[in-house]
Amino acid sequence: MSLSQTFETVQLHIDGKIAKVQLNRPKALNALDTTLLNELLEVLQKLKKDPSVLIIELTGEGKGFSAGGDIKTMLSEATEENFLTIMDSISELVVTLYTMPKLVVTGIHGAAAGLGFGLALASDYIICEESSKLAMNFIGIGLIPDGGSHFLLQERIGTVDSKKLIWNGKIMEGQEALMKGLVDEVTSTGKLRESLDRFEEGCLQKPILAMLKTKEIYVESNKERLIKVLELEKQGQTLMRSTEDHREGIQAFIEKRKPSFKGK
Ligand code: COO
Repeated sequence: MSLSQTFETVQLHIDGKIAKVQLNRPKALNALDTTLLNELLEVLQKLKKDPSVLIIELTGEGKGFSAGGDIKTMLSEATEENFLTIMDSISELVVTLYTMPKLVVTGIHGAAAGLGFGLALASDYIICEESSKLAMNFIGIGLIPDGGSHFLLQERIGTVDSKKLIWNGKIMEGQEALMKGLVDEVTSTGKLRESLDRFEEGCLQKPILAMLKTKEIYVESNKERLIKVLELEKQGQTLMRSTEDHREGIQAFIEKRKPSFKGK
């Protein structure tokens, strides 16, 4: 069975047991505004209930996977009133993705930054092109990671290396991310489609129900810790978004200059 559905900012194509979900705000480097967050959640909730789908693939249309939260609209969109609602939507999206009873593979080309990188970390397997730009760089605009990234990074690389990565906020290419254990496979630039197809076909030739049962055991033993971290991030981000450093980080990004942080 094949089905295609286009929303405003997400494209869905189901072909047999594989559902391909594509972030589709290419003009904004697939930056995650509230429309994209809500449409992605709607698509994932629909797929969660579809027994015919066993694999979900997440990719980005255009130049890159996702530049993370939309910095240019962040101050205007995330007002006092709706900031907590946005954080709750992000939490619901990440929990839905992390606990999805399907095998989730993310394909990254170009940028995967901030919450964009965080969404990838919530999947089971990440393939990125060698020239990708991966960055857990919330610190660049005076924020802490959200979307459960403190938990998701700790799962992959441990607390000490997660703290260093978060505090550093550097942009990494594929090989460095692979060496750090942040992604699972690196492919040549332009070969992402081929690598995703090879991985997905390989999974369908294995006892995928056993693979999904293993995922379920890890999810059931870990999800309470993810939920706790999401709550702590919501409380922490509420404080960070009212700092002068956050406003300076956004302003400097928009003006394309180095920020001058004051520690307040
Ligand atoms: C980015 C990157 C690492 C991508 O680097 P590139 O060198 O590939 O692309 P550019 O930095 O040149 O950006 C291209 C384009 O996209 C540019 O706009 P123009 O100058 O008008 O062409 C950027 O301003 C724009 N862009 C890039 N990222 C964003 C964006 N617009 C809006 N929002 C975002 N995020 O260099 C980079 O590091 N981007 C910032 C990553 C980031 O800090 N993300 C947000 C963290 S906070 C969060 O995710 C959630 C909070 C709730 C991606």
